[in-house]
Amino acid sequence: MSESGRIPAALIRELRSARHVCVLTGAGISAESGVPTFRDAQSGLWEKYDPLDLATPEAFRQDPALIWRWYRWRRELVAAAIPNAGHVALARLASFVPRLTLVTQNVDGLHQRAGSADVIEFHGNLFDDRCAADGCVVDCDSVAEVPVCPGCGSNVRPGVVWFGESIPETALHHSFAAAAECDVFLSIGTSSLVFPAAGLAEIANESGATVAEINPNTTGMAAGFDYAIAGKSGTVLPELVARLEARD
Ligand code: BV8
Repeated sequence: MSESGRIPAALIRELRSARHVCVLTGAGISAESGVPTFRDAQSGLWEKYDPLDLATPEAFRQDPALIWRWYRWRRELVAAAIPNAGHVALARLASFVPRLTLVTQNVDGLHQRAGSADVIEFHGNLFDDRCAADGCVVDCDSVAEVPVCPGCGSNVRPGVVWFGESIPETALHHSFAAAAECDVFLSIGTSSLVFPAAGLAEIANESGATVAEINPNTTGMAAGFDYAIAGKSGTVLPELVARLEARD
C-alpha cells in the first residue's frame, strides 16, 4: 500500500523493466473531464434514475425513447468533454514501455481522443449505432426519437454492452490474454465491481504480474494487489510518466 498519491520507487522500477504493461480504466479516469462516473449521482433530470437500471436490454425494450434520451444526453456531455491529463499521460506511457495494452470499460472514446491507439473498448462505444435485431452497425444520424434500422426497420440502439449482455468476443479474448501475459497491470479509476472486467486484475495477479491500483478511494479488491495508490488519475499518471521519462 502507499500513502496518499505517492508512487513507490519499486513500482517505477517494475514499469521500467516491464516487457508488457496492461492497463484497465474505468469511469474514474474520465471524472476529471466532467463525465459523471456510474457511482456518482447523475445530474439534472437523470438524478432519479440509476444507470444500472437504464443500461439494460430490458429497459430499452420497455421504453426505447427514454433510453435514447439518456444516451443522447450522455453523447452531448461526452462530446463537450476534453481528455484530461490522465488520458494524455496514458497515451504517452505507450512510448515508454515495449508493449502497452489499454483496456477501457468506458464508452466515451476519450482515450482515443487523447491519442491512445488500439484501445480495447470492453463495453463498446457510446457513439456507435447498432440494429437491435442483428447487432449490425448502422449509419443513422436521424433525429427520430427512436431511430430505425435502414436495412430491416428494427429499432436502432447505442453500440454499448448492457448489463446481462456478453462482452464482444474479440475484446474479451485480447483483454484476458493481455492480463494473463503482462508483467505489470494498472487498474485505474474503477470500483472493480463490474464483471468480467473486474476479473482482469485477478487474472493478472494470479499470473504473477505486479498489480497496482490508482484510485482516490481504495477498493476492496486492492487488498490483494501489490500497490494501492490513493490519488486522482489526473495527478498520479502524469507524475508516473514523468518519473519514467526522468529515469531517476
Ligand atoms: C457479462 C456500458 C455474461 C453501458 C457497462 C460475474 C461474471 C460475469 C458477469 C457478472 C458477474 N457478476 C455479475 C455479473 C453481471 C454484470 C455485473 O457485473 N453486474 C454488477 C453490477 C455486479 N455483468 C454483466 O452483465 C456483463 N456481461 O458478464 O456477460 C453474462 C451474460 C448474461 C447474463 C449474465 C452474464 C456486462 C457488464 C457491462 C455493463 N455495461 N457500460 C453504458 O455505459 O451505458 S458497465 C458501466 O458500469 C461502465 O462501463 C463501467 O464498466 C461500470 C462502472 O464501473 P466503473 O467504471 O468502475 O465506474 P464506477 O462509477 O463504478 O467507479 C468509478 C471509480 O472511479 C470509483 O472507484 C471512484 O473512486 C474512482 N474515481 C473517481 N474519480 C477518480 C477516480 N479514480 C481515479 N481518478 C479520479 N479522478
